[in-house]
Formats: sequence, structure tokens, C-alpha cells
Amino acid sequence: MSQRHPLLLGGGYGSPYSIKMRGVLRYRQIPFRWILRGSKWDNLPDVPVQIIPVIAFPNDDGDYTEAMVDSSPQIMRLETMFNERSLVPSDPVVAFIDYLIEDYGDEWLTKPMYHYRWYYDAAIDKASKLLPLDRGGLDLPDDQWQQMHAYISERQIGRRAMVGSTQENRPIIEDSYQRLLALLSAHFESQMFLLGDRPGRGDFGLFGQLHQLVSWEPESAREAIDRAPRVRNWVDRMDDLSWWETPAGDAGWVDRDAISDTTVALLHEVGRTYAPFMIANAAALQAGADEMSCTIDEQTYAQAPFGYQGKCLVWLREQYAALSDSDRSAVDAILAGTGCEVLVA
Ligand SMILES: N[C@@H](CCC(=O)N[C@@H](CS)C(=O)NCC(=O)O)C(=O)O
Repeated sequence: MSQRHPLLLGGGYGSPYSIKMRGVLRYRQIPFRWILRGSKWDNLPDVPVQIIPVIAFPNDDGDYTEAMVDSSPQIMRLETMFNERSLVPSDPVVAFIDYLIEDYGDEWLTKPMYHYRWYYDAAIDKASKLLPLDRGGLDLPDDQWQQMHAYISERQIGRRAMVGSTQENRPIIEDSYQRLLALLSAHFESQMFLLGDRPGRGDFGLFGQLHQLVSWEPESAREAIDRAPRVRNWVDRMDDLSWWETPAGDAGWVDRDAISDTTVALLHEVGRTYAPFMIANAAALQAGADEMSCTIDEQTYAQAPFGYQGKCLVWLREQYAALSDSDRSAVDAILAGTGCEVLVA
């Protein structure tokens, strides 16, 4: 890998994971070139799964022969390449909590994000108008624009149930977003990041989804401005943290015994939604069932099981198993009573 040449980040403006990784690269001050995936500028190497974001790496000659997907492994790959402004807390206990919050953002908060985009008419209209332009270009002819508008809205609305955005699940999904706004508002009254004086993977996991929720989707954005302006302002900050003066080396992370009450309150929220969902999803996958269901807020949450999220639980458990005995006990003590215990039981 040569650092003389920038990385390439292939993504889209409406893609929460693309915005997450753009935020990571900006904060880490890693030179990169943004490429709208599918546009005439897209010359990214092949990837195994057609999702965004894609990161491509240059060789010494400046040729981009290797690319990867999935934001979480992308972050860890960057950790192996660049030392400064790391996103991984030096204490493995704090690092595990950070990873858990990132996965909650990626795998649960994406449900409110997708729901608010493809459930409400104004949101559907906005996304269906804007998304084709990333790929099609500003000069996209009107007739093709109309076709893509119809195709995208039909396809994405059709996939709502796959993500869990059904009429039955709607109160659970919307309430979880409302609670998150309140929890984060309380946290940001005294602190800018979740685990210290510098952002971690968890901050960026939340940021990617929230960026869309508080600024793209009209309904959820209105809620954020009305009830949680601090959250909206935090998202604006997270979008480009190249200015943040990160404490040198490993300094700046919270001590494992001093994780703030408002971050622990967030873990209770993770334990209320993401944890029962992930456990029931994995059980349904193992049983080969067509539907997973669990109880969240005394209501039944149900959807088809999702294979990738089954893998996420396996990876989370591997991280937990890799901790030393005393670190595992310390994680258990932090998670006790949050509802997250089941994830590592
Ligand atoms: N686990 C992936 C998820 C990426 C993802 O779901 N990307 C969406 C856009 S935000 C996508 O490309 N979906 C494929 C499609 O819509 O066809 C990550 O963390 O990057």
C-alpha cells in the first residue's frame, strides 16, 4: 500500500454506511477520493457483494487492484495501515463496548433509517428524486429520471419488510428512534463523544445512520430539530472531524471504570432493541425458520431472519471470547442490567 496515492471511497449521498466511512476517513485525515458509485467516474475494482461503500487500495504504481466492502472491517483494515487518530480504544474492555455500540448503529439503527425513508410519502418522494442522480448524473435526461424514480421507489418499498419496517413493527422502530434522540441529547449536554475525548467506532456507527435520519428523511429530521437539536448539531460535527484535536497516542479514551451514566443509558437502549433482535434472529437462522420474532417493549417484533446479522452476532461473540478472563469480567460488570448480557451469554 502506497500512501502517495489516495484511497478511493465509492459511495452515495443517501447511503448511511458511505457517509459513515467518509466521516471516518476525514476524521483520520487519510487522503481519499470520493467516487459516486455507478457514475461515469466509477472505475473501482470488482467486489464480491454489490453494496456500498467500497474502499479501493492503491499499489505502489498507483493502480487500484484491490477493493473491499463492509464498513466495520474497512475501519479495522484502516487501523492496520494508519496509526494516528485511531478509532479503537487501547483498553480492550472499552474497545469491546465501542464495537457493540457500532454494531447497534449498523444493525439496529438502520431499521429506523430505512423505515423513515421508505414509509412516509414525503420521504419516498425525496429519496426517489435524489438517489437516481448519484448514479445517473446531473445531466440525466428527464425520461430516464422518471424511470429510475419509479424503479427505485418500487424496489425499496418492496424491501421494507426485509429490514423490519412493517405496520406491526412501526411503533417499536419509531419509539426506539425517539428514545435514542433523548438519550443522546442528554449525553451531548456534557460530552461530545461516547467513550472519551475522541470518537470511536461507536460514534461513527451511530453517525452514519443518524446523518440520514436527522438531515435527509423529512419526518425524522423534523423530530430531531424539534426535540434534539444537539443531536443534529453533533451529526454536523461528525461529518467532518478533520479539525478535532485528538489527544496524542492512546490518550483521551475514558477509563473502563468511568464510563459515563449517559453512555450506560445508551447500552440499556441497545439491550432493549438490538439484543433481543440479534438473539432471536440467530435462533431463527439456526432453526431454518421463515420468521424471527421477539418481544421488544412488551410488543412482538417480527421479520424474516437476516443472514448477515447472524454473522454479526458470531463476530461479536468472537471478540468477547478473545478477551482475557479479567477483561471479560469487566465487560460483564458494565453490561450487567442493560439487557446486553444475552449477547455474550
Ligand atoms: N454491512 C454493510 C452494509 C452496507 C449496505 O447495506 N449498503 C447499502 C446502501 S447504504 C447497499 O449497498 N445496499 C444494496 C442495494 O441497495 O442494492 C456495511 O457496513 O457497509
